[in-house]
Amino acid sequence: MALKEGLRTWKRHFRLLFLLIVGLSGLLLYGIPGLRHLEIFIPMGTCPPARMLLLRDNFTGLLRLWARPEVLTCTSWGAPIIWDGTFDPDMAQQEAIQQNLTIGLTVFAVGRYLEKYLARFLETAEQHFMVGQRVVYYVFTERPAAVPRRPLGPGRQLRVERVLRERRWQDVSMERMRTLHAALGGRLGREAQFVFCMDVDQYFSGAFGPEALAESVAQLHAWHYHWPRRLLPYERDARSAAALAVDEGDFYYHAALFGGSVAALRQLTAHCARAQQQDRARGIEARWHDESHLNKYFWLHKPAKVLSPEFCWSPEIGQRAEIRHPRLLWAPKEYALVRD
Ligand code: UD2
Repeated sequence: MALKEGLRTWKRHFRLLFLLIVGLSGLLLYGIPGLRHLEIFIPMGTCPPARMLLLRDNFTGLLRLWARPEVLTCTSWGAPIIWDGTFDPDMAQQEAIQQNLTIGLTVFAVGRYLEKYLARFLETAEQHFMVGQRVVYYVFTERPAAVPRRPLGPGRQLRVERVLRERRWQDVSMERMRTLHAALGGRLGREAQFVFCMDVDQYFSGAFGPEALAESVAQLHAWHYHWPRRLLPYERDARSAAALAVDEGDFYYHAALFGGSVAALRQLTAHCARAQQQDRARGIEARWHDESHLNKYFWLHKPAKVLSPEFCWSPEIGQRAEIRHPRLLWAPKEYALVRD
């Protein structure tokens, strides 16, 4: 009898605890914005001291990963996570000049995204993106004549490529992988050695230099970098080519910014385009479209460098002490205005 009663009480407590956890997660996810800041108390983990002292980078030499003890500065596979204060921007600048690089920056501006975001994206890129390096912008749009043309800094060029306008915004977003793959196999791939691929609905607010370069580069998503792995918004439908099981995934990466060498990006875009095609053939679509497939790719092929959320921050979250120097900011999302 006493055992039964005890079991019942335990069950009741367990149910209450479960509801509390679900409720709190819901609040953090969708509810009171102030409460969101509590997530900074969820530990990100620490980089082992032995690794911290040894991690070098092609562009910045020895990294000062110990300079940011409050955040995670390396991954379990030994890639650096780049935060303000961990690298020497001047050394990265010199190294890139010495390597005589051309760095590509691709952006899609289809439909109303063009008038709404492109001018600011390009203007601020001129002020902050790889200043002092040779840069080639590739703008993909269905209306090349509408692309704003402003004088560019020395060694910087703008190329405009025509794309077909997909009917659904989801298809515009996903189709980028196939288009990028083709472009990387063509003139873009011949002109540049490293390329960054970005969303247009954002703008630069601080120096974004060669310290961000590496063979493959992934961006920690500003809204999810403190979350436990189980809660990350990966695709969970096992029928999708983007699916990750509950015990899979390292971080949640943001598709608004990824980069790497031409060869690495050819592989990444081929994988994502193929996976999206497989899903389409099965009549399914991953939860976060190209972003879900990108996350699957980086789970299978670990990035050589990870950028902290300082490299792509959402001002909607507000200020945080650990976000010292945001370099790229999300523009306010105005879906009703720009999406059909
Ligand atoms: C999120 C991701 C985005 C992508 C998308 C897929 C952010 C900031 N970005 O963006 O990387 O994974 O989810 O669901 O969270 N575009 C056009 N015209 C269109 C539609 C899209 O040019 O009609 C381009 C444009 O460059 C845009 C990008 O595709 O920035 C991504 O689309 P989005 O910004 O509408 O998607 P969003 O904000 O949900």
